[in-house]
Amino acid sequence: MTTSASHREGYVPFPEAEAQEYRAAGYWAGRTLGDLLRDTARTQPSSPAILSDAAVRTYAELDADADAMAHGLLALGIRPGDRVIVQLPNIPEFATALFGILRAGIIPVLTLPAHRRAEIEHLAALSEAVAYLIPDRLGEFDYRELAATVRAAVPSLAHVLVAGEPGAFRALDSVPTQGDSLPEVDSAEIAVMLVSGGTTGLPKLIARTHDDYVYNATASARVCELTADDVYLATLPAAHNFPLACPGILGTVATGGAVAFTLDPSPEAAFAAIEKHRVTVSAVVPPLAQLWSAAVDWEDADLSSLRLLQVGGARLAEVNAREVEPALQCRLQQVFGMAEGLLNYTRLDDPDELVYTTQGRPLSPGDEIRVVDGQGDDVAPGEEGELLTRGPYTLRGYYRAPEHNARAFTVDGYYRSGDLVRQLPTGHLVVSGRIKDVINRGGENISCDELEEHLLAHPAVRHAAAVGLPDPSLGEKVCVVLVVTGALPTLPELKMFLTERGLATYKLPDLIRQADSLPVTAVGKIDKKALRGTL
Ligand code: OOB
Repeated sequence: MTTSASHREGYVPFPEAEAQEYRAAGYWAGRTLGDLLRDTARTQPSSPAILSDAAVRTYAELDADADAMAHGLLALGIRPGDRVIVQLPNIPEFATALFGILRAGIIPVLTLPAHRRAEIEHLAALSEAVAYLIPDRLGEFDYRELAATVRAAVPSLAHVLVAGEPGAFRALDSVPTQGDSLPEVDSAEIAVMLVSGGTTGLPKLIARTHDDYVYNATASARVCELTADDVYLATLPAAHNFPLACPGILGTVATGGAVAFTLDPSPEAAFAAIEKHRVTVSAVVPPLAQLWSAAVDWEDADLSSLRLLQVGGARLAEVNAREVEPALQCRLQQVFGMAEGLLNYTRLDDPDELVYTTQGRPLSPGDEIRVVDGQGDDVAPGEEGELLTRGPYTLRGYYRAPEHNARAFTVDGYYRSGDLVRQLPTGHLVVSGRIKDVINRGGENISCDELEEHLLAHPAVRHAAAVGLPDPSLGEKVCVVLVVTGALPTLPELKMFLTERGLATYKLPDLIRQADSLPVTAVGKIDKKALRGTL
């Protein structure tokens, strides 16, 4: 079988010395993502792997489905090492296709259902993808039309495979076939490409190896104390690192639990899925955590199976953190992670105060953390600075992005996260904002995160975003966009409220705008860039 070698062009590997260290320490175990499923299928073939409204797929069945898919993809002429754009929503076919692709040694480029022409064309061209997997439609949107446009622009895309009605393309369920042997997949090879959540410019690709991503998923599963009795609900888009591997779908498969999917993360749909499948663990972004906590007042689903709700992706305000456990009657876990690698978790047995007020501590003893000032020097312990990190599952460079890499990494391989943090003596990190998410008002820097945290403490405020607007005398002035229940506070009222909370005068808003909702990114975080465009 021929293997395409072009996938390694532009890949930045771990340096050999560190790779050896990570193997010696046992972080890298020489397993592939395909092995995770294979091993569980061997030890518990008849346990449920995928729960859906239609049927239950056991581990033996999922394992066979994945092999058949792998054979089918290879029979189409797709080779190990080739890249395939996957844009499937939260449906069981996501799991079958993903494991099929991995088993064939093909590299999935994991895009989100909300991505559109600009992102998909860019990612397909950058990765020189040969195939594109889509659903037929989601709501009003027809992915086959998108595929036709993308294909016209990206000549490498030879195949479009559709989960559902194929239209002019090929149906994904017509692909599986039987075959004799599948390629040996090397655990040091690229397993998946994740899309960066980057806040500026076009998204970048993050190549994760089997060794590093297996560790990411299995170590996360241990921190969450997953067992074969757990049922994980993929609520956020399954292709995102958080629901995929933290511990998510992959961690659950590694542990022998069951996975359920919901296409709709609203309380109505997600609570119904939790009740129906007796879900024990799920992961959400802060706006959803807030909505779920409030929704127990009007939704009457039985959520008693839920034991752990992971919240991450953006900062969870302390007021909202304190609401989760009483409302949902489950443990809260804060997760501060990034597709680039480093994951921080509050531990299940951490004191409550740490769970409510920090974003967790590093997953691995192999994670190296530095908190630095503007000159790149370490700040004093407990002081705020930019988080730099390096470790057994953190990238050493974005894929095919040498110029950007020169800025985004230090010479000794630390990734500059752009996140502002403080580290407590316990090792827990408190995220205070993004380096770039500041408003410069007359020369004073105002952290938007800090201001938003105070705004959310106001009883009428449900969602808040602070943005800088151009101002002829100040440079920028502080605009706060609020989603409220009841009456919008007046500017003097709000200033009084913030002053009483001890906020400095120069950080007080200059104007208030009301909104019915705030724009969100593909994974559901508040989208500042889009919001600025509306003001
Ligand atoms: C997760 O991954 P990405 O790649 O979509 O976004 C990463 C960025 C971080 O650099 C940080 O700026 C922000 O999102 N972030 C948080 C946060 N978790 C992520 N900021 C404050 N508090 C948190 N808890 O978002 C992601 C990946 C894996 C697990 C969880 C989240």
